Amino acid sequence: MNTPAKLGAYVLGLTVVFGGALGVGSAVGAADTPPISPSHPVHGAASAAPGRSATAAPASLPGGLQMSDSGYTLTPETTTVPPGEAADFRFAVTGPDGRPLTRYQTQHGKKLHFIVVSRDLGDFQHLHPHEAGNGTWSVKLTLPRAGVYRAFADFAPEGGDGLTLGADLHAPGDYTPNALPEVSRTDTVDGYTVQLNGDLVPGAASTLTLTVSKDGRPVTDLQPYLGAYGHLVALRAGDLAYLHVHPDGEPGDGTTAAGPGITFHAEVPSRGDYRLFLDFRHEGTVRTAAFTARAGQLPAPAATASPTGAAPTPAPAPSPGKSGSHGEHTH
Ligand SMILES: [Cu+2]
Repeated sequence: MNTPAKLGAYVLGLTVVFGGALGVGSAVGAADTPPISPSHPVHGAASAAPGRSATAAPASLPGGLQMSDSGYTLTPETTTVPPGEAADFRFAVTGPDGRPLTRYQTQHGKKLHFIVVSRDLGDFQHLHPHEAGNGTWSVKLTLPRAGVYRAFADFAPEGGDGLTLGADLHAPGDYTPNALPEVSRTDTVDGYTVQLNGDLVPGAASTLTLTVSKDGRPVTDLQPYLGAYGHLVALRAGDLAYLHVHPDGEPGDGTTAAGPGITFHAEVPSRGDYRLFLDFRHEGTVRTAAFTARAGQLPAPAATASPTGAAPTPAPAPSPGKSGSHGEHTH
C-alpha cells in the first residue's frame, strides 16, 4: 500500500505542478481527492476492454471462453491431433505458481471433467482423464474428423472456486462444417427417445426436464451417472460459452425418481441458440442425446411487424455477415 500511495502522491504532485504551469484549473480538483482512491478507477479503466463501459458490472464471464482464468491455465502438450486415430492426449492445469496443479476437489465424482466438442457442435465427448503423475492428465482421445475442436477442463482447485478452461484443438485435413441442427425438442439415440420440456430464458434461471423413453415406454430405472441421473452440458452456438447446469435432486435422496424425467436448472447469459448434450446411463451404458434450444426471440427479419406495431425487440436486426458490408466497418 505504501509504495502506490507514495507514487500516487508523487504523480498528483507532478499534475499540480504542470496544472499550475499551464493554468489548468481541473488539476486542483484532482489534487483534492485522497491519493488512494484515484488508483482504483484508473486501474479499472485500464483493464476494461476498449468500447466496453467501465461502469458495467464485472459480471462473471461464462466458462470455457478462456484458456487461462484466475491464475489457472489449461496447458495441452499438443494442440494438433490427427483425425480418426486414438491419441494419448496429455495436458496439465498450471496453477498461479506456474506448476501443474495436483490438488483438486471432487465434483460429480471426478476431479476433472474433460469435454471435447467440435467447433460446429456436431461432435461431443465427455471424458474422464486419468492422472499420469506430477499433475499431468492423460486421456485416449479420438477426434472423429478434420476440423477445429474446443476442449474444456471443468474442475475446482482445492480451496478454490470451480473453473472451466477451454483450449482449441486442431485435426488437420479437409473440413466442411456442419450447420447447427434445427431447434428441436426430441432426440433419438440407440432406440431411446429423449424429450426436452422447458425453455431457456436469457439472464434467468429456468427449469428443463428431459424425459427418457424406449420403445414407447417411459424409462424408470435410469442408473446414476456422475452422482445424478443425467449430466447436462449447454454450449452457446457461435462461441461455445460453457454453461453450468445443475441437476435437481440426486439419486438416493428419497425424492428423485430414476426417470423417466430428469430435471435441471439452467441459466443462459444471452438470447441465442444453445446446444444441449445430455449424458444418461441405462443398462450399464452411457448415451448422449443432443438438442438445439433457443433462448428468447432472435431478432425478427425485416417486414414482420406485429399488428400492434410493438416490436418485440428494440434492437435492429444485425446485417448478416455474408452481405459483404464488413469492409465498411472500422475495427
Ligand atoms: Cu465428467
